[in-house]
Amino acid sequence: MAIDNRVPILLVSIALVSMAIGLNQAEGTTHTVEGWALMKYNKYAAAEKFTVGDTLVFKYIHGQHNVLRVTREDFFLCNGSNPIANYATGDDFVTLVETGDHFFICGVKSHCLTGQKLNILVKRDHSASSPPPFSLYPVVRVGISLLVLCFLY
Ligand SMILES: [Cu+2]
Repeated sequence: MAIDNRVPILLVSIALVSMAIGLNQAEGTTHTVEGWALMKYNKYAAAEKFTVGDTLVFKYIHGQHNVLRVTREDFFLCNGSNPIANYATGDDFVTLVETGDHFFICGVKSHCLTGQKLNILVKRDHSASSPPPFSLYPVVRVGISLLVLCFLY
């Protein structure tokens, strides 16, 4: 046969890349809260979609702010004295592991009162457009590639 030997290798590579893309789509999204500072975050929260498995990243200058996850009541009172969790590195990664409202405030001075607070709603799943975890898509794609290989030989 006059078929280039590199064709099967190319097809297998395409299949592997497709599989990798398929698996990546099942992972959570990373949401970066750039410049966690004295400003209102309501618009940010409204524009983003948060689902379980996503990661929220708070970026700010270490020492100038912090991130406190608090209850709904403490969020509205700007009370950071009894946080559910606290972060203060300036590059804080918060993995969203449960559905529902999540409340974050800055516990430094009166920053929360001036608007440095974030309320997000975490939903269960990614939109239906994404394949579910361990979907058959990669398997189907590999199968098609193998069929093409069979026809070539
Ligand atoms: Cu602050």
